[in-house]
Amino acid sequence: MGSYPTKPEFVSVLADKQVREGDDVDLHCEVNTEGVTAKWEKNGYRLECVEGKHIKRQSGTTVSLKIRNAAKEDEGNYTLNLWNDSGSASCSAMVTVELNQWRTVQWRQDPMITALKNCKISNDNIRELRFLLHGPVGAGKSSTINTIKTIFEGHQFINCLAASDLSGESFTTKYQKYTIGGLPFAFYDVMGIEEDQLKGAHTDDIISALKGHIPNDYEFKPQAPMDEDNRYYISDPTLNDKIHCLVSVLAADRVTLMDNKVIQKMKTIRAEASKLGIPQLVFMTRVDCVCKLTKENVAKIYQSKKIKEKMEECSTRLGVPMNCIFPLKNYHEETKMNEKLNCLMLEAFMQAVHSADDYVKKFSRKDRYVE
Ligand SMILES: Nc1nc2c(ncn2[C@@H]2O[C@H](COP(=O)(O)OP(=O)(O)OP(=O)(O)O)[C@@H](O)[C@H]2O)c(=O)[nH]1
Ligand SMILES: [Mg+2]
Repeated sequence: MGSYPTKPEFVSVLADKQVREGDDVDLHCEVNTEGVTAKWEKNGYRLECVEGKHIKRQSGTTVSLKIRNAAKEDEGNYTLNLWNDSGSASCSAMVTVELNQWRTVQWRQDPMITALKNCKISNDNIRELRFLLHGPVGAGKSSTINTIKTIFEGHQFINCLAASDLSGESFTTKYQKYTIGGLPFAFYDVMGIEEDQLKGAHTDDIISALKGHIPNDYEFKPQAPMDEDNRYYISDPTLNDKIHCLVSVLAADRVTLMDNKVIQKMKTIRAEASKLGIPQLVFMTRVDCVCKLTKENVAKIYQSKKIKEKMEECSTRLGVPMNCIFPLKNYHEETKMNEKLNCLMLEAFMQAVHSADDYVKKFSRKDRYVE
């Protein structure tokens, strides 16, 4: 009678791997016995070995898999199943592939803060550049304004009320203006957009705000958008009352589940802004909620596959080119300032300032031409 082999057990298991695009990945483990049968799986399915890409080895008690020239598609959960006549064992490891940086960021905040503090508007008739932030409920509109104020004021700013994560309805209900110190920038925070026609900010109200018809502190009424008969309606707005750059705010962790009706409302607003020639950007917040790599180190944001995927999703759903999308993290629970977080926001804000300035500049030329 033949004796049974030793039941396979791991002496050392597979370790999670985080590699750069183009690197080789080495997954290996030690088993307590020789002659076991080994089978590899990726994300729960049998690994389809590609010649020159996957190299499986078994030598003595060592079992390994080498993945050559790691690419985005190689990311996943790898499992090794082992067995012999006495039993089986398995273990898994996550392989994360960091992409080569596809967008560069200036990771020093002082030059950007100085440039923005010294910014001069290219149209003498304009007192301040005006930015309107719109987007679904809880996308991080108010938090974005808080973060920008925090950067310029050097301490946590929490006056622009941000909602708790649990609330379902828009926390912001007023058309509220926020400024930063003595700088010529004004942010308008609006009520969030909801799928229900009768709830959340009305598209007509946001379009009226773009055109400069809505006064500061106006309380939004979802069922009754403002019209010419309203006593607060600004009937003859100047360029100073209008919005100079529209920022669509989307949360990275919610873009997939966003209702089509909300997207449609945002598209209607964007189409109107395009008709008016108003420049538009997308700020994609809550990046830390979708990417561990970024959560641990914001400076790795442009190496993350997940962030790129989410940006692509925003681009497809809203119909905006990738170069107009800025992934961001807001201050929300941290109490210390983080220069990397600030730089990411400052780069996005700089772009918004340039776009708004280009917009008002056009009118200054037109004014001169008419005179
Ligand atoms: N983890 C994380 N949470 C964030 C981030 N930005 C915002 N939040 C949280 O998301 C929630 C919603 O943020 P708000 O700024 O209130 O969103 P809003 O778009 O103003 O929402 P409404 O005014 O209700 O339409 C809050 O709990 C914030 O603390 C971020 O970058 N990361
Ligand atoms: Mg808000």
